[in-house]
Amino acid sequence: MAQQNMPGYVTTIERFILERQGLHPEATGDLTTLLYDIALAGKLIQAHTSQAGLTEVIGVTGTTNVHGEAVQKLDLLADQIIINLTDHTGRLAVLGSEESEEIIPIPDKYPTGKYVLLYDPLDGSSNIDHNVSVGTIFAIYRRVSEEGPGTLEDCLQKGRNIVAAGYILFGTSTILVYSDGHGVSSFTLDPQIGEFLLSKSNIRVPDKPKYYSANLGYQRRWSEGVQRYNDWLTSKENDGPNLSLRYTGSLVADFHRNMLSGGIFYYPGEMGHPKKTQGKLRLLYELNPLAFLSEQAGGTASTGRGPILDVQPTELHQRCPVFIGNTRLVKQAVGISPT
Ligand code: P6P
Repeated sequence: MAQQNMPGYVTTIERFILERQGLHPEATGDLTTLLYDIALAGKLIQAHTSQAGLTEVIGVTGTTNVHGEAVQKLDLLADQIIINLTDHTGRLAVLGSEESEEIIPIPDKYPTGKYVLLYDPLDGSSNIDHNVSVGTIFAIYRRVSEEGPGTLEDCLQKGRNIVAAGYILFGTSTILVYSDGHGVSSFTLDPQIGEFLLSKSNIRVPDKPKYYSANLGYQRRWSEGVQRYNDWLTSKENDGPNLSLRYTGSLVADFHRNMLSGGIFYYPGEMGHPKKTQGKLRLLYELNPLAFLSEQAGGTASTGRGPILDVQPTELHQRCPVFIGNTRLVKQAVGISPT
């Protein structure tokens, strides 16, 4: 009997990552251990999100983040957990977080490494008080600066340069989904043993889409092209399968469902809105990681003009319109977004 068919055989995320280290010829083990660090952060964050309703961490801090959005206490906790688990290991040159206006340097007392970590510590956190799933999103790059403290330039790389990316979805179960450029795999946290165990490998976006996801409350602020596209999706002109509207207001939850079941998520720019002419979602630590995963799973991610992964970032927190999911549905949207 093959080993993996033996009763009780499980593949932990550690085993899975280690076995794939050989796929990266230049691997020194740093990427492997950095991914462990992120998995451990997921376990710690899960321990707090699962208790959010029972302890004082629920609710807002009374502060706002760089985008003027109310910061939930769990946002800050998740951010600190990720920094505390990664800033001293000598694997990172610099970090970039949704919760920090500037890049996060490695403290002088610690060695710097060859990787860059960009992340949203707890996306969708406004849903925490309503017990809706939330998620951590991350992208890992190689540094482009030579040595010493990492730089903003290290963070402003195209998504095409991503080495590995993924998310941790804190929902009915805690699932870590990632890709190292060789397909997408998911791991479910077994709370009894505290391990992420392989649940799906080589995840592919189904050819037949089931859902479309957008905040239709904003459609009067969308361009005419986007409004036409939105109407097309559920019109007789769309000769594809009928689509159901599913929108949770939590990007990771909506993306995860659509990647597994097929569909499209879009958050377009809004005409005349002071902050959202380029949409609401951030390029570096939300859209690039998800676009990387989507392409790895056979999907497509577009700004409405071209691939998300080909956008040259100019700012750490820049926003970008997004149409992501089944390639046929996304391609229909290309060319309609005026931005
Ligand atoms: P809206 C959550 O605040 C978030 O950043 C994403 O998780 C989500 O997809 C989006 O904003 C929801 O935004 O404007 O529809 O409430």
